[in-house]
Amino acid sequence: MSALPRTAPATSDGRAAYYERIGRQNMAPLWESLHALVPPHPRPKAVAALWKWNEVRPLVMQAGQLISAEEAVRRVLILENPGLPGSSSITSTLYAGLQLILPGEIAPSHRHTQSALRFIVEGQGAWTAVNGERTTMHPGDFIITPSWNWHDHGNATVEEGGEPVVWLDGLDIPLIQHLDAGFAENHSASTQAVVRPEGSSWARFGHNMAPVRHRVTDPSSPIFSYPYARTREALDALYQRGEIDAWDGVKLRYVNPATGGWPMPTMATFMQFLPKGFQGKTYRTSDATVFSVVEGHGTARIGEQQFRFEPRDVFVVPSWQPVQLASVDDAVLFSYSDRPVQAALNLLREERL
Ligand code: 1HN
Repeated sequence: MSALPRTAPATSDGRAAYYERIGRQNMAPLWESLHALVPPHPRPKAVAALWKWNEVRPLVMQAGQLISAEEAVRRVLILENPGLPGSSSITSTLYAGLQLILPGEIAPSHRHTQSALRFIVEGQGAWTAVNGERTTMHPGDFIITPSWNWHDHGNATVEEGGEPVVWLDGLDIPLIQHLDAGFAENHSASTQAVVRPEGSSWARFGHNMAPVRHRVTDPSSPIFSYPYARTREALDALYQRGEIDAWDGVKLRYVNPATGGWPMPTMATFMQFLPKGFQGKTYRTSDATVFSVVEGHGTARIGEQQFRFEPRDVFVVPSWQPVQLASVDDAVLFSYSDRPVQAALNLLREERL
C-alpha cells in the first residue's frame, strides 16, 4: 500500500450507510476522495480546444446586429472551455472572450478588481482609455487594464475611418472568483476624463528609461499598450541572430519596464516566432495557456490531439498537457497564462522533453 492512494477504497453497504449518516452532519470521509484531492500530477477538467477564426468571425459580427455595445455594456462572446461548461472559463483560473466594437460605439467606463488584457485581433479605429490616457488599438497590440483601473472603449465613426474591431479579452475572473475577491463599480460618466495626451506612458517608460524620480508604487506596468510593431521587430532581430529555442522558437515575455516583472500580477503574456518549417520539441508546464495566432499556419499537438492553426484562431493548452508546436510558414503566436501566480506561490513546474 503506497502512502498516497491512487483510487478510493472498496465500498460496502456498511460504509455507504455510514457516509450517509455523517453526511447529515456535513461531514465526509477523506479516504474516499484523498486520491482525487492530491493527484500525482495535475488532472485539469479543462481540455485542449481550438476556436477557428473563419467559423467564429461571422458569429461575432452577427452579435453586432443583435445588440449595441451600449446595451450589452461589453459585447463579447465568451470562449468557454468544453471541459468547464457553465463556468465562463477557458482554464480553471482564466477567462477569454472576443469583444466587438463597431464604428461610433462606446463601451462605458467601469472598474473591477479583475485584471484584464486585450489582444487586438482585427480592425482599425478603436481606442481604449485606462487610468486617464487613451491608446489607439492596432492588430497585434497587447494592452492591459490593471485591477481597479477605470476603463472604457470606443471606436471612430465610419467617416473618421472606424472599422468593426475585434479583440481577445483575457481576464483572471475564475481566479478572483475562487478567492471571492471581486469588486466592481460603474463610472458616473460613460467615458472617463482623459488627463494626458496619447503616448504619454510610452514616452515615459517605452524606451528603456523612466522619469528620473519615478518610484514603483504599483504592481502593474506603467506602460499599458505594447505595440505589435515593436514586439515583431524584437522577434525578428533575435531570429536574424539565430536565437532559436528548440521548444519555443524565439519566445519573449512582456515585462513591466519599471520592475522587470510581469505586466500585471496575475497574468503573464508572451509572444513567440516559429520560423517556416519549425518542428518544436515537446514540453509541458503547469500553467494552462491561451494562444492567439497572429501570423502564419501550423499545428499544435496537445496531448494526443493535433490542431491546425491559422491567423486569428484561439487555442488553449490545459495544465501539464504535452505540447508540440510546428509551423508551415513563418508563424507568430501570442499567449497568456496564470504563470505569475504559480511562480509567486512556488508552484510553477515545467518539463522540456
Ligand atoms: C470587462 O470589463 C471587459 O472592460 C471585457 O472590456 C470582458 C468580462 C467579464 C467582466 C468584465 C472590458 C469582461 C469584463
